[in-house]
Amino acid sequence: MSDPTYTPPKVWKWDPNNGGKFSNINRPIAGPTHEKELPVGEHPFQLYSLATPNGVKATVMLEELLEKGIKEAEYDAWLIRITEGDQFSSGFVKVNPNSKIPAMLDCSVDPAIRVFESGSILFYLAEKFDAFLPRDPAKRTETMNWLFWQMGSAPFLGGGFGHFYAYAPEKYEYPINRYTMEVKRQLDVLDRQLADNQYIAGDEYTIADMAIWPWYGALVKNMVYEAAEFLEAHTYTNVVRWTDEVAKRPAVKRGRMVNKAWGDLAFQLHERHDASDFDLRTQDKLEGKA
Ligand SMILES: N[C@@H](CCC(=O)N[C@@H](CS)C(=O)NCC(=O)O)C(=O)O
Repeated sequence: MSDPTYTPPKVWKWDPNNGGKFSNINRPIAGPTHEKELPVGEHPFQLYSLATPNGVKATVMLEELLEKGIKEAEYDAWLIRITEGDQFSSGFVKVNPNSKIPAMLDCSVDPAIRVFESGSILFYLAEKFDAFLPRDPAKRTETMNWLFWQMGSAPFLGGGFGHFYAYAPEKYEYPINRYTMEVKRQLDVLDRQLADNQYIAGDEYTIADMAIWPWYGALVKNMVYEAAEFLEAHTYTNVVRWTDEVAKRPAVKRGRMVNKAWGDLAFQLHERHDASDFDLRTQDKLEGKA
């Protein structure tokens, strides 16, 4: 283990081999690393993503819109393998200069509109199709309160707690304590809200649920960071109740399969171009292992 204390030099220098789990893709500079255009399919929406919690927000929303019968929300979902640096292609950077999934193009308008940041994607689609975002000003604002809460809170969960508890090559008590405290506080915030409300923003399922569920639902079900026991996740009973309820929605079941490239082959749909892909093009079938 290296020295647990560190005296920062006068000027920080990038060490590309810092040993972290993502050291091969982390860089202190933005912009493309290579020239490659993105593929474009035939549907109005083109999604470039991966089934991480941030990616699942977008695919659940698109599947929820289709489940409602909104055919104009048809989409092509293309796989972006972030561990292989696909997010740094010139094509991807044009759609999201921040080089992070999910990123989306609305090709139903000319010129196409780019949408990046998962919260912006949820809001864009909710506004465009008048769905999952209540019209009533109080309910609409409450939904947006929680959507922004998620966008501000998740970096403490992922970049803070998840990074130091699960990914850092060495475990240090100070950052793990700091971020565990914050994540448990966040879980308690959600638990109290869900004690009095069926869904995050009240009695309606909204884009706030779609934003929060992939992160905090996965956390309490031990599906990210293997930290459920450490965090005593089962004690947040209202979060667990809500997580189970949301997981039963057909669109959620489909959305979490899209752009998934790990785990059970039967739940991996690398690319999605048609509703029938869920039955016909999961990896178990493509690889002849069904
Ligand atoms: N605030 C962004 C965060 C997106 C994000 O962090 N995406 C990660 C995957 S979950 C990513 O693309 N990482 C690739 C990288 O950092 O190079 C959002 O909500 O869309």
